Order: sequence, then structure tokens, then C-alpha cells
Amino acid sequence: MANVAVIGAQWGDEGKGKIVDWLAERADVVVRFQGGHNAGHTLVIGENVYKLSLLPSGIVRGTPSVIGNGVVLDPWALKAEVEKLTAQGVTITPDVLHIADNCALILPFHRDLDALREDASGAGKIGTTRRGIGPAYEDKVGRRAIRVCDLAHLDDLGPQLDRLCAHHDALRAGFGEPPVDRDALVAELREIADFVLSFAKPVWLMLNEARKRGDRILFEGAQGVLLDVDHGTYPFVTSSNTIAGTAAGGSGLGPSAVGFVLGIAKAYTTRVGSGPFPTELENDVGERLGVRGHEFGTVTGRKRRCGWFDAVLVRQAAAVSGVTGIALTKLDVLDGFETISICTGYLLHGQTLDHFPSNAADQAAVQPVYEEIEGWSQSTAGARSWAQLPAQAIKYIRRIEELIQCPVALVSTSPEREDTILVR
Ligand code: 2SA
Ligand code: MG
Repeated sequence: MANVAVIGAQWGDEGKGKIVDWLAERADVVVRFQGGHNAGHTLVIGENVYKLSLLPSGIVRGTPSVIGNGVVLDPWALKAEVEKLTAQGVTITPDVLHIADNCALILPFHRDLDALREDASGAGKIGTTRRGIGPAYEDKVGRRAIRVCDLAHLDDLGPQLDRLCAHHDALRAGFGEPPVDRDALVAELREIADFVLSFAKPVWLMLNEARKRGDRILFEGAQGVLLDVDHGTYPFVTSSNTIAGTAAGGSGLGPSAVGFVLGIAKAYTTRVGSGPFPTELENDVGERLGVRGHEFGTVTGRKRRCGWFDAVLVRQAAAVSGVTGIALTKLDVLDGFETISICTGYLLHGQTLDHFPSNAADQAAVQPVYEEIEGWSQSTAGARSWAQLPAQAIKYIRRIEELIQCPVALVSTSPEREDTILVR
């Protein structure tokens, strides 16, 4: 097996957790390369349900797991998640979990700022997870961040802390908030430092060595391509690059380390948070998709918006991410629909478009052009082979492949790991 990067081909929540878990069994190491604890990956293993936000999914089965430099790391969220999983019987030691020592930290004032901005934004709200992700990435590219390795040098933060606090004090003043309490911040960091540092190392070195040995590396993307800060529905995006290209840069490997790019797409579309969503169904059909698909955020419990499959968006996501094959998930949610629609193009001010425009107002204004196909009445839930699928469901999958110009490599028919059809 080549190294595989798993990425979301829509707005996240495509079911990456299950697919990563399925692949993790065949991998020697699993790497998260972007995002932070805004992810929500659900793993169902027998009777047990594991919900991961920051830790790579491999951790649950004891596969060595790496948090790469492209991730922004909240030390307290890390500790809480490690404790939660430990209570569920998962063993997490420095032999299994490895954290890049050059990861930028998410600090308490990042979380505050995320919430303050969202609350002040009214209709312009992004609908973030309020985890401080955006502000932490801002400080990283602004060259002000405190990083994991700095936790070993808390007495020497000096000018770096000055710049960081000066920046935040000005922002906080704008919201009527007091300046950052520097002593309290350093004290809090001091308390958590040893815990984080016990997992910290130059993971780029470890990964390059793994690569030389021929170990199989599984890159675990979070969110989805349409939330990518460059290619997504800007500004209604997350603050990292979620495309497959980030797998290399966010972990300290070169681009050739990423072999097969597996894009995960739901058989319909969902989105949580604000922003354009051309095929959104604000009616009974959308409601039915949400109820049948249990469409609620893993991290925040927010209700997800639902709509038909948008082949234009997935085609674009597959292109900008170099997707080799698609894993189509939650096909069973479409069971029993008399007809199913697929968006094949857009109308914008009377003109037909075969791609999603970049401008936010245009993105909000496009009207989906639908193709309707006949549904199926049989259940596909739990199907494990092509032969167990109704003919119409196969037709639906084949039509999607044609429209997105990318093969469907896997079909997932339930949250259970074994309920997966390998197409080729
Ligand atoms: P942020 O917090 O700055 O990354 O939010 C910016 C936008 O990115 C969206 N976003 C997500 N969308 C879907 N799933 C995500 N993860 C969790 C999950 C979310 C949850 O898997 O369910 O539990 O609510 C995720 N993370 C970020 C977010 O909605 C904003 O639109
Ligand atoms: Mg999710």
C-alpha cells in the first residue's frame, strides 16, 4: 500500500473518522497535519464510540500517531482528550503519541478572541467552533506564536511574549477586555508544560526515518476542501489549508511522500456554520436527510445544514487536492427517496457555470442546475459488496463518478468499519 492522505472533499463531516480507522489498521503511523481540536472524528468500534477532536484516529487502536507541525495545539484540550480516551481504555504514552515540537499553541486568549469576534459579527458570523483556531493561525503567520518547544524555555519568552501580548492587548481593548495577564498565562503554561513536552519531538525526523524504512504513512486530514483558506468558500472557511498538498508541509515531508489521495464525500452534502451552500434544502427533504444522517456536529453538537450532492463542488475539490479516488459515505441515508437530485452546474446571472466562482457574492448567488435520477426502495445499510447494492444505487454512484471526473474507490454503508465496499 502506498502512503495515503485522507481528506474531506466537501465541508467536513464526510465520515473521515471511519475511513481513517479502516485504513489505520494497514498503516504504520497516522499523522494529523492541519487544523486543531476543531475536528470531530467519530470512530465506532464494536459497542464503543470514540470521538476525537485533536488526536489522530490511529491512537484508538494503538497505531503510532503524530500531531504534525501544521496543527495548532491547545495544551489543555490535548490533556482533556488524552484523559477522556484513557478513561475509555485507550493507552496513550509517548511511545504512541508524538507531537511536533514546532507546533504553534492555541492559548486561552485565542479562544476568547474567537468568541468575542463571533459574538460581535452579527450576520457576518463565520460560525466557527470557537476553539481559537483562527486567532492561533494568525499569530503563527504573524510570527508571534508560542510553540510547543518554547514550553521548555518559559523563563526566556521575553521579547516574543511582549510582541504577542502587545498585539492581543490592542485587540482586547477594542472589545473592552483587560490586557492579557502575563504572569497568569506563564503560570498556566508552566503547569501544563511537562505533560505536552513528554510527547514532543522533531517529528519530521521520525517521519523521514519511517519513510526510509518503507513504513506506510496515513495522513489524516480534518475539515474539508471547501473549508480550505485558499480554495474554500472564503471567508467562510477555517484558517488552515485542508487540501491534500498540506499533508507534506504540515508534517515535515516532501510532496512525494503523499501517494494515494483519498477524498471522502458524502452521498449528499452537509455544512455546519455560515456561508454559501448552493444545494442546501431548507425544506422537508433537507430535514429528512439531517434526521436520517444524524447530522449534528461532533464537537459542538450544532445542527448541520443539508442538501443534495453537488458534483460541481466535489469535482473542484478533487481537482485542487489531486484526489486519486473518492470514498462515498452514508449512501444508506438516501435509501427510500423516490427521486434523488444531483447538482451538475450552476446558473449565475443567466450564465451557465461549470465551476464554483471565487467571489463570495457570486458563490452566494449561484443557482444549482439539477439532474434528477430515480431512487431505490431497498436498504443499502450495511451492504458489504457491490452485489448487495440495488441497481439504481449503482447507477447513482456511476453517474457521480462521471460528473466528478474521479473514480469512486470505496463506498461506506454504515458507521461500522466492516460495512465498506471496495470498488476496485
Ligand atoms: P474554525 O473553528 O475557525 O475552524 O471554523 C471555521 C469554519 O470551519 C468549519 N469547521 C467545521 N465544519 C465541519 N466540521 C468540523 N468539525 C466538527 C465536526 C465541528 C463541530 O466534525 O463536527 O462539531 O461542530 C469543523 N471544524 C471547523 C466551521 O463550522 C466554520 O464554518
Ligand atoms: Mg467531523
